[in-house]
Amino acid sequence: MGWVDKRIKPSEITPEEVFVRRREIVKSAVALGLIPGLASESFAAVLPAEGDRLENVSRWPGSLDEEPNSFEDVSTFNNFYEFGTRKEDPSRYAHRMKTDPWSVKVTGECSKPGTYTLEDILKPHALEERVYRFRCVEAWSMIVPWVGFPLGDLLKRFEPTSNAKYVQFFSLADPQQMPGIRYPVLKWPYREGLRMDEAMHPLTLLTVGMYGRVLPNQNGAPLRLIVPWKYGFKSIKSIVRIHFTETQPETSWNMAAPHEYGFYSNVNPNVDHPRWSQATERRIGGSGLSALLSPRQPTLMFNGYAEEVASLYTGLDLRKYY
Ligand SMILES: Nc1nc2c(c(=O)[nH]1)N[C@H]1C(S)=C(S)[C@@H](COP(=O)(O)O)O[C@H]1N2
Ligand SMILES: [Mo]
Repeated sequence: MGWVDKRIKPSEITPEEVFVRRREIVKSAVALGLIPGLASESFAAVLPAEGDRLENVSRWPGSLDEEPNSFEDVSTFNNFYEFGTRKEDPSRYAHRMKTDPWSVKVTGECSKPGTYTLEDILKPHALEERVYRFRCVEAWSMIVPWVGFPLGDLLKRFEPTSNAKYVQFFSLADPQQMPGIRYPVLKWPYREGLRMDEAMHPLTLLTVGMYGRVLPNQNGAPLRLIVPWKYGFKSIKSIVRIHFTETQPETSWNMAAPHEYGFYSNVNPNVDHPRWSQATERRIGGSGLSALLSPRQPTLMFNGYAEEVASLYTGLDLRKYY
């Protein structure tokens, strides 16, 4: 069996269908190895085209009970500055990004460095659907059913050495495909980092899909992080490099404005951004009056994941290490 289940029952058809790009039957049959003699490693697609349904996804028991945002909200209101700084830019322009073939370079303090294809990366891992709360530093939030597997399960395979105290991630930065790269709003390539124990934490998700389907490009296809207790900017998109290091790595937002964005970036209603409060948030979505009237709600410590992650930070002054 491959990654895709193309049988969609009429009862499952939702507005997100407009985003679904069907591939020709022959191409997918080849990719799945159903047409002998044609399916070479280099030709076979590991992941289906953007929007295709992922199969063999199990439900993670820790999911939130809250009603998710709509697929449309989550795929049309985005931050992906490589495609522009307006919320609608990524959904307009990210289709220009080519996500197949894709590979990830693994470098630094580990015994298995190298270049890994997307297939190498995904093959051994079982996919889970996890409904998480996601909180941007701009004080909006959303509820999203992401699909992926724990990042730590992947990192272990590269055998980080005892010197690996942190792990850094880099996004694709190709001016041919990404119109926003022309503007020096951030230091490109977009980069982020985690302390090793944060990266290995079972809540940290290497994400390939949402709403049961492959990630739309604007949400960071084919591979992104979701770190649910941290502000959204830690959840780096379209990852092309993973680097293990002994010292705290550079991160794009910290480089751009160090007094506003620290390395940790844990969601914390008690530590305000220098220019606005972080005590409350607004759920994205809805339109017109309903959006205007939607009440602000309190932001939760560690975005509601304190029980799971607070112990990672015992003894750390969260006002200093914001
Ligand atoms: N490469 C890259 N990753 C990125 C960003 C970006 O501009 N470039 N924006 C970040 C920010 S600020 C947020 S809030 C989330 C948004 O994810 P979403 O568009 O899937 O909601 O992606 C994060 N990852
Ligand atoms: Mo964000």
